[in-house]
Amino acid sequence: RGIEWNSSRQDKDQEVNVQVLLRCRPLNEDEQRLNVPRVITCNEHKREVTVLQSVANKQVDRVFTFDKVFGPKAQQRSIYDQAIVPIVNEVLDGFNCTVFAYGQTGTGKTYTMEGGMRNKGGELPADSGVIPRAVRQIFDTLEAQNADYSMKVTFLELYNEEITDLLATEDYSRASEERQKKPISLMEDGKGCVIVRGLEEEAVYSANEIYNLLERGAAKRRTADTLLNKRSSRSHSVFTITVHVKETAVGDEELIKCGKLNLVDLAGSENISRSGAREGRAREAGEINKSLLTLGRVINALVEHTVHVPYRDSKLTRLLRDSLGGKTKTCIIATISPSAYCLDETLSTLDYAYRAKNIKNKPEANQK
Ligand code: ADP
Ligand code: ZZD
Repeated sequence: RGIEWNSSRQDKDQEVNVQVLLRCRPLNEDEQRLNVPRVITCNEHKREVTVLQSVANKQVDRVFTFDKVFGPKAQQRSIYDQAIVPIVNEVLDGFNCTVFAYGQTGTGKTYTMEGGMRNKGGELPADSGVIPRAVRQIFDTLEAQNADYSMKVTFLELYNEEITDLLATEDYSRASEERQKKPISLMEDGKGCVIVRGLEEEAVYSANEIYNLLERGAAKRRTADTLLNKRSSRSHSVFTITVHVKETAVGDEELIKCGKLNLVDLAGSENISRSGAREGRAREAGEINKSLLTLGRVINALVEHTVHVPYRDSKLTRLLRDSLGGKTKTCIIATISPSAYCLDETLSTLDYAYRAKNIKNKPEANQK
């Protein structure tokens, strides 16, 4: 018995680093037409990104290595197959996993996580990003196994430390005065887990049903965006899929595996300095993004092994606490532009992402 306990304890103490991927988008049509100089070269094979830089006519290139590197030609499908398929398989094995997209506005965070909408139709468009592909993979796998499963999704937006439920529908059965926004709050469950109170959890039974939900979420976000210019670049969105799979184990024992996948599109990282402070005009204008600042501070505290990790200082870090130094497997996709005009922000993103490689988590499968 003692030996068993020991070995399972060892399993639990396996530390794994946060995986960090780098994706560089292509120059867009305008940039190509204007002959915008490129300062990034990607070597996918060597997993290296080089920033071409000359200071006082001397070439002082910088090279960064990541767990995976995707250059401007990388297709949505190949990124998904190489980087996300194994993560979704872990979720189906009962692990909690989180994928973050981090980078300057306009570098492809939303394109990577959600994707574009080219060739609408029954099949997934080639431009589909991580979210629709993950949904498809989960359903396809479970259907192929003829598994007894259930699946729930939530979709929220965090703007200015306020949570909006992107899936909530208006309740027309109530009087109009009563029909105001449902307040959503974060609560601790006593076991160190955070629950989002008031968030609509939708049970889904087919991939198509989820697409309808995504449409609802995307439409709701667009409305909020029009009402408040540029809101989406300053907000974080979190799409969460929870799967319960019934396992018929040997004998009569019934086992339920529960896995969770968080897909996070962070606010634009511009103006967050490398030291983690907000600088310049943005600071003067009071455009603080408490959650993004705190995320940087939490990462710093974790890699520097500081005693106090300021998880509680923002909603984002409370919500995703387990993804940073906890039992969740975490992957960060850092997105950059190849343009010379983005050089400063690109270096800032590369430094940030490179530092995040040092975070260690201790993944543990959920058991029921
Ligand atoms: P962000 O979410 O980081 O602000 P977006 O995802 O909105 O950036 O991308 C900005 C623009 O660039 C969009 O029009 C998007 O379709 C395009 N884009 C981004 N990444 C790529 C890519 N890898 N290939 C083709 N187009 C891309
Ligand atoms: N990136 C688009 C949404 C946007 O910013 O509006 S693309 C994917 C994940 C989460 C929400 C929406 C989507 C998106 C979509 C768009 C419009 C209506 C429904 C869904 C999408 C893209 C490709 C395949 C499936 C869903």
